[in-house]
Amino acid sequence: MRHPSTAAIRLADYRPADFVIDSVELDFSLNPTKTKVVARLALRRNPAGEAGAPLVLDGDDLTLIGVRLDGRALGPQDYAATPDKLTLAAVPDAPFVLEIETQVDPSANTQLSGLYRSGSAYCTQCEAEGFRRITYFLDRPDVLSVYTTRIEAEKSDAPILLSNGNPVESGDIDGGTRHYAIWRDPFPKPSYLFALVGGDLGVVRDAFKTMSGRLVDLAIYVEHGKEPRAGYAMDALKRSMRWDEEKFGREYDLDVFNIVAVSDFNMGAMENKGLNIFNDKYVLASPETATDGDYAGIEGVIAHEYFHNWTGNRITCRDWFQLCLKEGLTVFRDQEFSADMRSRAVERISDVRGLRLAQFPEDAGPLAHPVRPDVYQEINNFYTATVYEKGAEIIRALRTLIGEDDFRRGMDLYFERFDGAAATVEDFLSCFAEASGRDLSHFALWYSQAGTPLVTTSEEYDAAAKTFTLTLRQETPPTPGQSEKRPVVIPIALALFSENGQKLDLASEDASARELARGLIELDRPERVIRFRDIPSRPVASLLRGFSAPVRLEPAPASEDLERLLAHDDDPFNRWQAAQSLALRAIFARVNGDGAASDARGLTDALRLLLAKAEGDPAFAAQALSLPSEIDLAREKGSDVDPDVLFAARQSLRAEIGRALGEALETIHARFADPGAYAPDAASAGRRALRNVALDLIAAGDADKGRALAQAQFETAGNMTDRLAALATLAHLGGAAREDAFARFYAQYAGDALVIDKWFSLQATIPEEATTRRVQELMTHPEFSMSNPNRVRALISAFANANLTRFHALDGSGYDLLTRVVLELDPKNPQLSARLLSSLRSWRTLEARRRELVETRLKHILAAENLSADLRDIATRALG
Ligand code: 0A1
Ligand code: ZN
Repeated sequence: MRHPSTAAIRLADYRPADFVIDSVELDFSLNPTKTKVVARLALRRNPAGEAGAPLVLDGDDLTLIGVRLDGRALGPQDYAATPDKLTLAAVPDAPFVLEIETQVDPSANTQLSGLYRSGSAYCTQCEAEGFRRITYFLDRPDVLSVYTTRIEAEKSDAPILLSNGNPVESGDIDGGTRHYAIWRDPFPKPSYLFALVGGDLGVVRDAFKTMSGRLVDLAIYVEHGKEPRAGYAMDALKRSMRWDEEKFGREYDLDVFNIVAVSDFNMGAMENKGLNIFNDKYVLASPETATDGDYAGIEGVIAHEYFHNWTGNRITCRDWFQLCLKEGLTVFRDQEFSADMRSRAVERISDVRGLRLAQFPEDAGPLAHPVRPDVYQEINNFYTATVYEKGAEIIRALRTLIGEDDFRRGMDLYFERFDGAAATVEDFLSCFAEASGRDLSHFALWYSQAGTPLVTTSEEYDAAAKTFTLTLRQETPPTPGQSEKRPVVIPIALALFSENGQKLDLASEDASARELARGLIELDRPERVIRFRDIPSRPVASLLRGFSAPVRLEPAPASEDLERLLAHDDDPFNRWQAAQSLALRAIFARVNGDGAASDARGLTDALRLLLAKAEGDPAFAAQALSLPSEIDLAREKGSDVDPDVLFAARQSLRAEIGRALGEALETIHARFADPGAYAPDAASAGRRALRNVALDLIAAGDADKGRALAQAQFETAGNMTDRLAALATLAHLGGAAREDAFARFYAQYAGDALVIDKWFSLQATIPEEATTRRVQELMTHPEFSMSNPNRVRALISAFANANLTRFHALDGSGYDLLTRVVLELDPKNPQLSARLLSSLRSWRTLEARRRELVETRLKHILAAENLSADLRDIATRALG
């Protein structure tokens, strides 16, 4: 394991590599504990590097067997080798070939970085710095090489042998007990995109004809017996390939595209060139085992990894500071794909929900960092909501600012100009500046300034003058290392509605013709005052439509205006936002004991109307009926957070809505029952979502009724979505019915890992005192394992992130549980332990007693010996 290095890595220190590696020939002899790796590197000095520099190759935990230079075996006097570095002080000025033999132990690799085993298969994960755990290399994204990979193994151990690129040759050796395969990837790539798989796997095959008529063989490799569960992923892959051609003109470039699903994986999936490796959670689905959410997740992640082929692989990142260049852009692309495949409005709502749930808290706490950080200790800790989700929002805001056409021309320019290169954020923005003719240097501040801007508005209507004056101000709160903030460029989409819901023409001397025509105000300074004229009566303003920028907007409109927006706004995002704002107001009125304001009749009346029209768009209605989460409430509260108080207020509103709308909800629950066979499409999923939100609210208002309905639904459900929703309702209602349902669920699905993950998760989220003990006991369950990241996340992340009252229990028991798990896990899998500890990212907003409890635990963690670089980095910054 890598231990803390003292030196921080800074963007300002970037220097080109001293050497170029034109080609890499790799030779693997797979063995469970002693895999032999021979790497033949064609090296030459980089004209942009330092003349005469020594060759220093990265390693991590490597065992060196031997080194040859241009065919001559080198002795220890010729080089210095440690497990994490190979230095050759004197190498030729002319191009030379360096051959390095290392030995690695895949079975002992519990970090799941480098070459490791998942079940009986061999697989790799090289992003960000895993390749150096396989061989010594210039393991940095700006060193691009053409790879040829030969893999040999016992046929019985690994009948399938895969690597990047196209298959070249394969055959038997040793009389057929062993075999080999050779793969060649003609596209120069950085080492983090290297991949290898060996194992005994089942396969599903298909083909795709590209826009220029080339036939690509598609294959998804899964555990034997799971083939029928890969159909939806294959379908999503073909739709992704077509969509990228149609929307971005991007064609696939190899003869084959392979996906392998493994059960042990630190993240969601990985975009290795031509050989994507996936967490099986994002490949395997059947109606009986996967929920609608799982299907949507598969579609999104399959698309995401596929889209990386252009945004990430053909054009890669110059250095890891530019991570958002591939991640933010690819998230933007997968969100657009999902919007086109499903409902654009519902996709937008759920993307913003996700951003507010994970990124806003990150940006407001001690782990805040710019979308393009300028310093890091451990790059693995920067695969964050900020880099991914805020990175995507910036690109969407850019498109909103310059318009669809210029955006598309900018993308075309980017693909044309930087294909085959390792690029920077500046390179990317330069294409849009050129395409739009706009100076984007101010816009670029979004990449370097952390923190969520707060936009405050004030409104004034002058009936005599028939003017409506809107004042917009922005301010970004300080974040670690950035106390002073500058105004950013915030596109604020807006519309004004008359009282009866008519959209008004925008006329003003304070905004440009372009702004008025597009209904888009560019707030690029601390304050703008815009006086709209010819406004016949006091209007209702719909601001930040479609969530046009990743900012917070305050204050929410008056309740009557929210009710009007909920009824009339033609922007579905702001209609949803109006329902959320009304619910927030009702919840905080309860928190503050404000009797009058806690009357939720306005909200329940509006929701009743919505339910009456739900048939038209059930998925939207389901979103509007889903109350802000406890995390949303904590973020809105901002400081002195007491999760118990927020929980109680939220429950009280749920109960009131459940009681007020009881009959309407029951009608919905009965009417939207699945008519026939399960289909995963968005419309069917929307009907199920509405039905299950209704069930949840019915149970909140009337426990007995809810229990009876949930039990019946649990018995008769024809798919996992309805079954799990019923189980979740029972889980919250408690009693014998709950325990009985959990036992039966387990008996039915034992051994089916992805389903059993759900069983662990639901138990971890029961908002009752006994849950902490329950989680501890579940950790001793035979199906629990610290070695499987999905299982750890199912139980421990669910507890820490989705059970706020228990995790933040005042006796510190929740924090103690997390501390123990994190310390036990760290020597095994530091990436996972660091990620788990990030659950504490908002600890400074807690009230004083809980803050003290957390601080003691963080200090305890930091005092432990042999912490990984990953965990130390998070603990240090969290305390910072
Ligand atoms: N690039 C992948 C995610 C990924 C990142 C890091 C990993 O290991 C540290 C693994 C996967 C993606 O965006 O899908
Ligand atoms: Zn990605």
